[in-house]
Amino acid sequence: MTPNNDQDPKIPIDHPRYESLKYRHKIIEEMKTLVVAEAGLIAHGRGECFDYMLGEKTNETAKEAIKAAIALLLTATHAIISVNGNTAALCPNELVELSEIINAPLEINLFYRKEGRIEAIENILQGAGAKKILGLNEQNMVEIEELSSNRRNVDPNGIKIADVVFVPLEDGDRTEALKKIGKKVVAVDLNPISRTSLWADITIVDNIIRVMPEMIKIAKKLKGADEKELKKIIERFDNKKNIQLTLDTIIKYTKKQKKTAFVKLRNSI
Ligand code: PTJ
Repeated sequence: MTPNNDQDPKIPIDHPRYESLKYRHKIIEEMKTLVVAEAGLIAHGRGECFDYMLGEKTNETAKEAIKAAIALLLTATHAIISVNGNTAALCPNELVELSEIINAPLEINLFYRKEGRIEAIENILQGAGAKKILGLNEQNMVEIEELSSNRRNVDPNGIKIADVVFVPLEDGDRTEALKKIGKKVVAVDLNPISRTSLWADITIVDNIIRVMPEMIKIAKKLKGADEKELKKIIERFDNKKNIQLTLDTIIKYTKKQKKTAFVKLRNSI
């Protein structure tokens, strides 16, 4: 067998898993440019696994969470969007667009601080049209003492003063630390029972690839809404219940697969 040393990323468009493979290769390519950390590949694979169990679609529970998240971000005094390697690689244009609509700056905040990564992410965001990016000057950073990972270094004009922090694709420690210092956290995580998911005020259990366009759509809709209406949306949302309903969705989907997966296979032979 001849090894494919070139790792040719050209995937035939009619491949049954075209969409999934396209993003997988995007992550691999952006690892080579330093945007994505090596561990970002593993994180992506973990996400893919949960995405399967959710039927690879935006479920009702995710839609509810997105609506509440936008309401919270629009009512914030200082909302901020925290950007890591995976998110920058998968949806740079959407990050910039959402940031402009909800008036929340983008701050690069990394778990793996390899030299050159901040610049690589800055480039990709600028290429997507970002005019202002926080978290660039390491000399100016201040620390969140409650956090021991690299993520403790934050921009004094960004996460430090924010009341609402949007953290797509997180590792566990930071959400807990941000909560302990009184911030509201909106998270996107395909794993409904990760520490991030459980600690966040609003957890969107869905793939960031589908979440960002949906957030943009809802943000455009709710931007003109009055404060009272936005607060009602936030009050009605119960994160714990929503996560439990998401787990029910996984259970239901798995039960359905138990019955139908082999039938589908037989019919396609
Ligand atoms: O760029 P850095 O250095 O800041 O590092 C970013 C990663 C993602 C590598 C880092 O934060 C990390 O190691 O994260 P974890 O602990 O692997 O957690 C990432 C979570 O995101 C996991 O629960 C995954 O299931 C989830 N996830 C992965 N891909 C997606 C996702 N959630 C939503 N959409 C995805 N595409």
